[in-house]
Amino acid sequence: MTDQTISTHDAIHLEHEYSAHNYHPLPVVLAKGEGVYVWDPEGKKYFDFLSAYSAVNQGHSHPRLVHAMMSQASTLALTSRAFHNDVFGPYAKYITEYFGFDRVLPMNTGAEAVETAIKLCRKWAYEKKGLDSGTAEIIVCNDNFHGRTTTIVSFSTDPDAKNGFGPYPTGFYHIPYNDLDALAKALERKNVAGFLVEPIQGEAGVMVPADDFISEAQRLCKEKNVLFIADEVQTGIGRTGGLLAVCGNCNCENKCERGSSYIKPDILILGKALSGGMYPVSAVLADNEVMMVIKPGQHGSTFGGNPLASKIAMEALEVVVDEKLTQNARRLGEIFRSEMNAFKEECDLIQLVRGKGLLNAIVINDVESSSTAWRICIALKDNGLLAKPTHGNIIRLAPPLIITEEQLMSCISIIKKTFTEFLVLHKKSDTIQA
Ligand code: IF1
Repeated sequence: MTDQTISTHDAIHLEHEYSAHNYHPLPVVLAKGEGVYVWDPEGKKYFDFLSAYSAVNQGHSHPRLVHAMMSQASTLALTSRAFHNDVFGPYAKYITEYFGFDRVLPMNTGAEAVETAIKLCRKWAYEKKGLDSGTAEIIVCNDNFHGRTTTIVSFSTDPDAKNGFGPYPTGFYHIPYNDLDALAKALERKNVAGFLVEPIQGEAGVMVPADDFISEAQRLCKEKNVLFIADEVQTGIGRTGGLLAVCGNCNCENKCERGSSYIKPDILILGKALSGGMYPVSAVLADNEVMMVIKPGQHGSTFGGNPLASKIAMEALEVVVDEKLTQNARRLGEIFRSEMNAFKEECDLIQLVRGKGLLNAIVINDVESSSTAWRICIALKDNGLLAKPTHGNIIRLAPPLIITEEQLMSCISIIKKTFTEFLVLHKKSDTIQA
């Protein structure tokens, strides 16, 4: 395919020899991407059904993002915030109007944005809510995933993510996800400052909460003067068929129009697709009452708000509107789930299909500790579709939002074929479990 000189085998070997072993990737090497497709060094083409964990919503190497990146990189890339730059101001205006908040605080990775939200929330609690210094508590959910900093992993309930990295900061209180009674009870505690939540839990296996969970959670928080903090790093920017997952069933055709089901978080956390995957760009959005508690010198980052990131993010957000990616995710998501649900009826391997927009998961009819999902992902790869298991029996399916109906139908065929073959193969040997 390309002038690539390294083979799949050599690339994997080098990574294994010289890189930390903090990942267990599918044995595939990607050397090129375009739209919904990626290629390995030998030229085999795949549909990308991970989209870099929803960072590449706009598709690989979107021409408009490549152009924005190249032109800004050759003009001015980084200044630090010690000086102003001529792109950040326009970007700040653009993104705040786009999502309907007073202010933005720009960061780089999702975890940094979550950290920023935690700092904002605590400072607001001391300065505005009047909690005693050092007492603020943030309610979080079991099975959350918010990133990998020491503070964030301290409130993870996944032993792999958390264990061995202590001592852990305190100030987090756990409740089960999607449990309004537990939230109401937790909100009775003395020093609650915020509730940090994923509107759909990604890593937990695409757990979609009850329809009223988000709206009621926000209402309960408001009642108690507690900040409702939405981590939309993975769910945001069109992925779930709304501009944000907190949009509920709003069907805005354009930028956020604040429809009747829109739930405004007090703090909104974005990352990943904010750059279309070109560059790490994250952001925290809030109104003045919260955002203005941070004063010069109290928070920041060398790279946050740099001209290159600002330019790319503006273009990435504009692409979402111009190409109606939100609407596409909503429409194709419906098709995907209805096709897969129909297939479920004839395929014993599938326990259930769930999701919203183009963030979906197939739960395999096997125990969580099995390796079935992994082995199916290998089979999917061999058939030209890349997806990653989350837990032993869940496969997350999240293609770029630019995918067409025709491409999606081809992918559904691949998935059906793979599951059918897998079942035949393993019925013969009479064992699904590894
Ligand atoms: C990895 C998962 C996805 C996130 C939410 C913050 C962050 C993430 C809701 C941090 C990041 C990533 C990180 C990636 C795996 C991945 C992931 F499987 F772990 F859960 F997407 F589904 N909030 N999620 O999902 O953002 O600092 O990474 O930019 O390998 O850790 P980041």
